[in-house]
Amino acid sequence: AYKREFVREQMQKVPLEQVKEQALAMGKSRNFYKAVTKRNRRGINVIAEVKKASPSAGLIREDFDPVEIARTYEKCGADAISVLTDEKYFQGKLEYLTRIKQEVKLPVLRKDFFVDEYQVYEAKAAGADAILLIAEALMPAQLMDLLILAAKLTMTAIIEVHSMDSLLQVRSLEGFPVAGYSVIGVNNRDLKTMTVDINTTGRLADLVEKKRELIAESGVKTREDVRKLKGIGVGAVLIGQTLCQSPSIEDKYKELFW
Ligand code: IGP
Repeated sequence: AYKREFVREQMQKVPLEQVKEQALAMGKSRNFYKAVTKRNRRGINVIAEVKKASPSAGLIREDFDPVEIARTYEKCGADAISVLTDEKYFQGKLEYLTRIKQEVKLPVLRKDFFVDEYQVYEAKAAGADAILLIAEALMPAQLMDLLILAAKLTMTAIIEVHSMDSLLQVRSLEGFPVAGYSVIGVNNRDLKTMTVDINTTGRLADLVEKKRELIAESGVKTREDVRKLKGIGVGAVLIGQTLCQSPSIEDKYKELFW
């Protein structure tokens, strides 16, 4: 609900027509879908997240430098970068994404709470190659609208679910999936209770035919976690806190994924 308010304020500063124009003037997106689903030697792809703070952890990194972190991820061999742009809960900024996009070659995901097409255009205009749509937070018709808009703008959408119910609901959407432009993310963190259970992905994985189009999100802490998720056959993991809170992001990345 606060997001709607935020979007309304934003729209007063920069009208929809203007953001639309900027978005349509952008070129084709980098292929996030491929970055996530194309199997690499390591058996699981990595979407590494640039995350300054979160409601559950508070401030994650004191000397937070978004571009520096993204460069480190790229150097370590990440397949894509996720950038939190929500200001209120994650101390993110859309501007971080724009800067990162210019400094790395990888596809970039705008991680935020999407409630309006305005934000989808805004994401594209800022340089995002992908967006996150949380199924539990959207009505099915709205989810479908945003999904189709993202595809039109050549962006991939991660459709995030947390429960079996919403996964079934998403699967039943007519015209779903938008082939080549959407993947499913299972969030191991329950956004209502903030508790993390890494086995959530495993429980829901059987309902997804193309496992490579499945992303395990949140709560990945150890090499053992990564091994388990590899075993399930998911396409990618989305990891933020464990990397961003480590004194050496590079060492932590290698410990988990090399
Ligand atoms: C990353 P973690 O536990 O590795 O920091 O999680 C990512 O999954 C998490 O930031 C996330 C998120 C979200 C944040 C997943 N879905 C939706 C905000 C909104």
